[in-house]
Amino acid sequence: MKALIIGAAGFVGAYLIRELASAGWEVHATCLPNETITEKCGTHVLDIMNGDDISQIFDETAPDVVYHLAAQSSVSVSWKKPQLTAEINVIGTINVLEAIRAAEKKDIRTLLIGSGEEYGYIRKGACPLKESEPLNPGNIYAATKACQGMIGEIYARAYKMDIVMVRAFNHSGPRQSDIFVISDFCKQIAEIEKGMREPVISVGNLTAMRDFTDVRDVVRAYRLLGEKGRSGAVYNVGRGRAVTIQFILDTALSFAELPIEVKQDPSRMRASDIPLIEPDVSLIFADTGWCAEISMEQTVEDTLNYWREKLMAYGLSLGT
Ligand code: A2R
Repeated sequence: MKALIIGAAGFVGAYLIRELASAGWEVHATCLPNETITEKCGTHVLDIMNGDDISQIFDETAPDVVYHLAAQSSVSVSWKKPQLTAEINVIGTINVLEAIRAAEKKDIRTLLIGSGEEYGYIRKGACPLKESEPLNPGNIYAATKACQGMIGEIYARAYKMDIVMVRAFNHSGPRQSDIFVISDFCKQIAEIEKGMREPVISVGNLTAMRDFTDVRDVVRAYRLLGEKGRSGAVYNVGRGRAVTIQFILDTALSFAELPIEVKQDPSRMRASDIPLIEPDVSLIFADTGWCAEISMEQTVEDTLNYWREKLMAYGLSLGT
């Protein structure tokens, strides 16, 4: 099998390259001109706002499966830059789909990676969320991802293209940006252990329940959907078992090398926090046999160790 991963320099991309390559796939991957791809694969520079460049790469690489990861993926940036977010996530996706439609190779499967955020303000009692649950996005990022999925369904139906839509719930692991909760807690703990800050961890709402999956499980789901997913279908990708943010915090603190005080920071509390978000993941299990295997504890421990090593390397580079 031959894959082309579009937008591979981000958090998920490196893991997906490794997952596919270790399963024996030939992997090609794209990044923006200012980015680099560290994993071994065929690399190509691509901005998805340029449709001609996408077509050229498709014809050069002739992939069996295209993974479309390229996105403006931050909710907070989406509030500040709504036009840019819509351009990349909606127009960019149309550019990708148009290039696939025009490609010389006709049997290309495309995975469009969307988000659990698309469900948004969910009905009371709607969890676990089935893929058939109505979408009610609560932010610009989520709306653009819902739009991406709708456009994918239209292309699949109208042009009989082989497109699989994914709604990925919270995923985490080493190397994730510290704007996400697991990475944030682990970075703070690593900084405290290194004496870079007081032994006080700053937290937001600890009662919200969210569904977390290790990024290494998530990319395995993407591989299996590339191999076995049903054309035209939408799949939730998640653990299917939400936990409180308190549980994440307690797990992270259980690995800390010293006692740490917990302090609630009002600026980290979101007024509109939805109490519980949890997907139903029976569809992906039925079609591919996939379910999450890596424990939350493992994800948290590995992420904490990542930050410890990163700060150690940073300290060494400063000579501290
Ligand atoms: O925004 P940057 O500079 O971090 O670059 C991102 C890149 N990207 C683009 N690639 C090609 N053409 C563009 N016009 C363009 N704009 C942005 O896509 C970044 O390197 C990559 C997306 O990676 P992350 O933001 O790290 O997302 P992650 O966590 O890897 O998630 C993969 C997918 C995304 O579609 C998410 O929205 C979804 O999974 O949950």
